Amino acid sequence: MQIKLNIVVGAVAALLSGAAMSQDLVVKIGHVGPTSGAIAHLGKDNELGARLAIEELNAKGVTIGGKKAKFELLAEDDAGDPKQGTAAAQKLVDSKVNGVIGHLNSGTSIPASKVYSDAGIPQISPSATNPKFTRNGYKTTFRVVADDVHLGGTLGKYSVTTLKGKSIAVIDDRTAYGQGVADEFEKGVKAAGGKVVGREFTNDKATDFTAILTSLKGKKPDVVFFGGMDAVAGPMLRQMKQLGIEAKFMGGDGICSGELPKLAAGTMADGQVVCAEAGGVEGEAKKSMDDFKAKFKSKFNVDVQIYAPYVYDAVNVMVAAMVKANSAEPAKYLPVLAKTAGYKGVTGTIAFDDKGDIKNGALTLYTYKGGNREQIAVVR
Ligand code: ABU
Repeated sequence: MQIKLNIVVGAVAALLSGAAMSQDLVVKIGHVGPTSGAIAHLGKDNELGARLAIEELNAKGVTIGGKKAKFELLAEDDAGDPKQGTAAAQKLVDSKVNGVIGHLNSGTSIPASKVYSDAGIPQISPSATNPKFTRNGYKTTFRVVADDVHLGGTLGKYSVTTLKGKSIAVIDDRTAYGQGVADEFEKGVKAAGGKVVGREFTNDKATDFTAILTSLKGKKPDVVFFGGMDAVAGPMLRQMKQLGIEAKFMGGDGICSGELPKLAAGTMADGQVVCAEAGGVEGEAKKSMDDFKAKFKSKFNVDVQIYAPYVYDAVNVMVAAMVKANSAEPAKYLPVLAKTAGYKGVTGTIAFDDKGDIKNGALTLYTYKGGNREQIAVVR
């Protein structure tokens, strides 16, 4: 009799737990970045930032509108290619994601933003810095990093006032990011009273820069700025060394990775490279970032490249808006997301302005010594 009763009680408990499980709210978070191609190391860095956030949220247990949320990550590879970017965006829209973190590149994030806007799905880029990303009037578009006006302008001024550059050369990779940040750098140099002695361009798949570097060498630059990504900057630094160009080498966040010394095959002199991440923390707040980096390393056995902490914060900001709105439905939590203010993340305090840009975004200037990235300063 007792055994029968136990069986019945067990069956009822199992049924009840099954019923509770079926009431869980599945929340699909899309992530897009280039996990194949020359900057796959950066795309994978971003994706791991999203994975870490999602795993922690599921482990912690989050309730949205009275239901236990089960977060699922739908990760897509756009290879850093604008066409693949819009195809990945459409795939996520068709999968009925609740929100998207990405893309990594400005050249993919900008066209994809229309796809998400048309579908009413919030998108937060952790790394696209071209100002145009948030200038199309889409209510669904956000970013958690400073833009290239801030980034390029600050680096341009720094090249003249701090590095004391007298003849400055500029190269870009003709992408939305590379050309845009180089243009802003050039404006910053000129505004600080500096002289740009040459401007050349390449592309984001190039490996041989002999012709443009030889042309610039004749102009005797003491600073070379490159608008583009680390996968191109590394070989460019190697070839500068081969050609005997001893100039300082500057770039934006796209070159400012942990991987750059390897990509340059040990040809970077200590202090030769100055670059900037489009965010940053200092003082008390730096501990959260340092703790995040240690946790990331211990979990995945790789160091953060650049943007993983920004992806992590972007996922958490999106989920915080869902919790506050009591809904993961895009139309319901989007207005709450737009009003995000004072969110304390590992990358600092996040608040969005009326365009979806981060308010009071910081920059962190870095150099490299002994093959390691070293912080110079955080500037606003
Ligand atoms: N911000 C640098 C890399 C990503 C991009 O804007 O294309």
